[in-house]
Amino acid sequence: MAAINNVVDLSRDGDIAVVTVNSPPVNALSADVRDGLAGAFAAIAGDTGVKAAVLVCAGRTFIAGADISEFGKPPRGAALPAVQDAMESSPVPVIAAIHGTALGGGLEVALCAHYRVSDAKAKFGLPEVKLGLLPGAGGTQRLPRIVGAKKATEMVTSGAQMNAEDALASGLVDEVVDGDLTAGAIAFARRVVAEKRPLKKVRDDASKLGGTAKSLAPFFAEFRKANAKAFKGFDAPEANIKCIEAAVALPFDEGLKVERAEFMKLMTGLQSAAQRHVFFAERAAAKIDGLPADVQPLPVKKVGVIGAGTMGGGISMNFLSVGIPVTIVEMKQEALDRGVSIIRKNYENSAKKGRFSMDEVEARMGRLTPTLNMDDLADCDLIIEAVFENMAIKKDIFGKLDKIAKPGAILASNTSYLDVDEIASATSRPEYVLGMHYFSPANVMRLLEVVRGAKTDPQVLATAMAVGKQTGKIAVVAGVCHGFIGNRMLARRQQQANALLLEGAAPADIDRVLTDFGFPMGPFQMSDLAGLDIGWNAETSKGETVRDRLCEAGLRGQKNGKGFYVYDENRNRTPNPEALAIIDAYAAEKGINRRTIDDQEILERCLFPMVNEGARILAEGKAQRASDIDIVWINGYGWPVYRGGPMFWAEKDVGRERIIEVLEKMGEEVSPVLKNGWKA
Ligand code: 3H9
Repeated sequence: MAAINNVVDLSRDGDIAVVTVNSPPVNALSADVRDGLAGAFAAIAGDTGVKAAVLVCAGRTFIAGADISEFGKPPRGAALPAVQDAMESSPVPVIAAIHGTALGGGLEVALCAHYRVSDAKAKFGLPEVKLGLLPGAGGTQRLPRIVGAKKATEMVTSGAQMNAEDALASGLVDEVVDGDLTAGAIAFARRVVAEKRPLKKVRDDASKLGGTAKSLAPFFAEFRKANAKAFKGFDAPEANIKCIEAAVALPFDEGLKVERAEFMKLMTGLQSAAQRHVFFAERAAAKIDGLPADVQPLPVKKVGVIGAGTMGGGISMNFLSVGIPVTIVEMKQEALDRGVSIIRKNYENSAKKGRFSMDEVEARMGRLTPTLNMDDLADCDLIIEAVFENMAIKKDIFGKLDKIAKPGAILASNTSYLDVDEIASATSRPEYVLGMHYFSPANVMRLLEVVRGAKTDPQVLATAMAVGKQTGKIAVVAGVCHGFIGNRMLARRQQQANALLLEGAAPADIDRVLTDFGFPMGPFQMSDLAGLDIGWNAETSKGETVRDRLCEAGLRGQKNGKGFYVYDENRNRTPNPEALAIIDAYAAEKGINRRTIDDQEILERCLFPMVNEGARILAEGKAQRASDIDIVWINGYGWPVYRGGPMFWAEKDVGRERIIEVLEKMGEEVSPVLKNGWKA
């Protein structure tokens, strides 16, 4: 085998050339890979002994895309279009042999081969939209020429992957190979040569597009309408659709020009920078600073959950769904039965939507052991407490657990605010105690804050992170402080939202400003959804806050149809005049001078103090890195992913200077970390 460079080899099997890319972890199209491919196909074109070429990848996958880490940096190495052109115009047939995931630029390279074969497990997709981009190497023009414009539109706007079976049916691959992929691809190449099959260029065949610009116009219009809600705020989906429209309406090279122009717009824009930041931030979050390299997670084969309420039930589902048995404990039979029946109902609803079979519902429920007896947790490897936010109750439970749980079992609290070290102090094994803070609904929301106590053992921490990953969560390490990362920052937003209310902004205005920004819900819509009376006590309420007064007037939020808004039977909301009157009266009583507050002030006052709090969290080491804070807000609180999270937004969009200026005007103490900046 001859090395073209450090990542691409060229070898021969008789008269078939084999080009192998070996660039771990995912064979991304780095400058070296592009250079290697350019070199290999130039060598093949100049070698009259070669009758066909196979392109294959070593390791876990075919090329998984452009190298995202190169984006935004000065260009280096061979240009991708030149590499693709060398393949497409190769004098001998080129066969791409695909395993793993042929994604983005990887699939776009494969689409420049004359034929494609894959193994049975291969997947194909153009996920650029998830990075705020579109396939910029001909993907929007070539894919619809194989799978049709309609399917291609779905694929490029969702990033969804196609499996090998569908790829074969649609002609995206010409053969699915049993056994060794390279050998199968070489055999296929020999047949192509023997049968003198043509050098098929995807670009030249428009017969499968599935219609003309005119005949497909209603499809595109309908597609935009049907997805308007999902695409709201994002630039990339519309740009992707435009490119598929161009593929249908224009000759190939013209369509390619539209693709290039749209790609460059997205690539140089802030949304894609934000989404690329999130891609790497998500992966960085899994890394724990200062952990010895050889730390291995402990096995978690059985989980205990204390509390069968909304949180306990949702938490249990995460484990049941991935095959881990759960013992769930409640104090009263009725509460236990209710909790179990809700879990069942949730699974049955998913089955009705076709996500899995009724047999699967039974399999999952079969892993659940409901009990009233905490002693039944004795054989659990991980026990998660999900009861009221009350320190005395939690300490009592942890004290009991300490006696019941087997040695080496991890004891976790789902507390959202409380001091995990104090909870741990109720046990004789604080090194086995940590926080696992789930977000509601816990079976749906991807965020998990793993709260590292002062004495938490590294292996215990690593186990909680691994368990998070295993159950499909994005786990982020947080330190012990009131509200950890997410709720601590949320409190600052709520504080300002409440103040703005008294100073003259209407709840609906504050909600609108934040939903226009991209949050799925504003703070007062959230309060109404959660229930205004959460943590409120009728007996002790003295009308001291607006909330007290709203609750005293019987406003509870969505649950009784009236809160900051009134709700009709379809949950459509309109501002509630009763709430507005209560707020007015309260402000008047407190002598607050009410005024008109513009949208910019609402936005800045709600979000800038959050950023300041984020900076304090960093200064105190309660978050490992700024990007972890972004991940918390995107996955736990609906911060729009195209704005990259609060810390990215602060630095790259607004600019720290503006934030500092406003905070100072507000009389806030500005964190030195916000003044001096943080490490990316
Ligand atoms: C594109 O192609 C643009 C084109 O249209 C043309 C432009 C002209 N680049 O996810 P994992 C790293 S846009 C650089 O944990 P898995 C990743 O950061 C691209 N690095 O593994 C991680 O590093 P670390 C379109 C990349 O097995 C390591 O690889 N393609 C890239 O769970 C392992 O990743 C995509 O968007 C990359 N393209 O999943 C595909 N991909 O270990 C993006 C990964 O240091 N990638 N890394 O943290 C994926 O979806 C998943 O990584 C994949 C593997 C499914 C491939």
